[in-house]
Amino acid sequence: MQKNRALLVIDLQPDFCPGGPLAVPGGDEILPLINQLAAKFETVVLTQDWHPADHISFAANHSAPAFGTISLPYGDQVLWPTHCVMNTPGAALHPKLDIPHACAIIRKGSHRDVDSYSAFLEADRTTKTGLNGFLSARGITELYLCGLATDFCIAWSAEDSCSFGFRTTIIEEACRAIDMAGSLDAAWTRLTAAGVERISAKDL
Ligand code: VGL
Ligand code: ZN
Repeated sequence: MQKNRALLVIDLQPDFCPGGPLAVPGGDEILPLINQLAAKFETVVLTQDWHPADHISFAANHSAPAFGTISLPYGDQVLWPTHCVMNTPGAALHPKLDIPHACAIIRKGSHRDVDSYSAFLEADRTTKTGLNGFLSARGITELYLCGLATDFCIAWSAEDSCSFGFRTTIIEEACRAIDMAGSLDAAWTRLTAAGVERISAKDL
């Protein structure tokens, strides 16, 4: 097993799966594949989207419709249906996620006034989650990403991963997208420009 590579499993939580308030189409289909992929990595890190109930990204806290956009000091913010409220069942790791050897769980989005799609840096683009330090301290130089959602949390995490200097690869069939208003195509354009690679699970 290559010691310098890690798998980052993003936001596999019931609230992002069919039946949840911010369901990503087919979100739960990728669980068996991700469990298999994880067995090929000695270092696996999981993330959880983890918001307080009064979080700034929730449409309900602005009396505004979900999927609209508002302007905040750090930039534009999409307003989402209430999701992944800390300590609720919908924010737990998905019960079918079976990665006992995962060595860290990064929770993101827990500051009320700042969202965090990225597992590395919050939306203010300044506050660090600590993931970069964790991976670097363990000698990781290559990061593989999978999970939910390709066009938001995976895209932002992958771009930051590149900026922090990791060779960064998205495992295509092990992700699913929200795909609102062309967000998936736009994400792939940015990702390709940033130098993020894409690979099929069978080539790993
Ligand atoms: C996500 C929207 C809001 C994601 C998280 O995991 O992609 N998307 N919060
Ligand atoms: Zn969120």
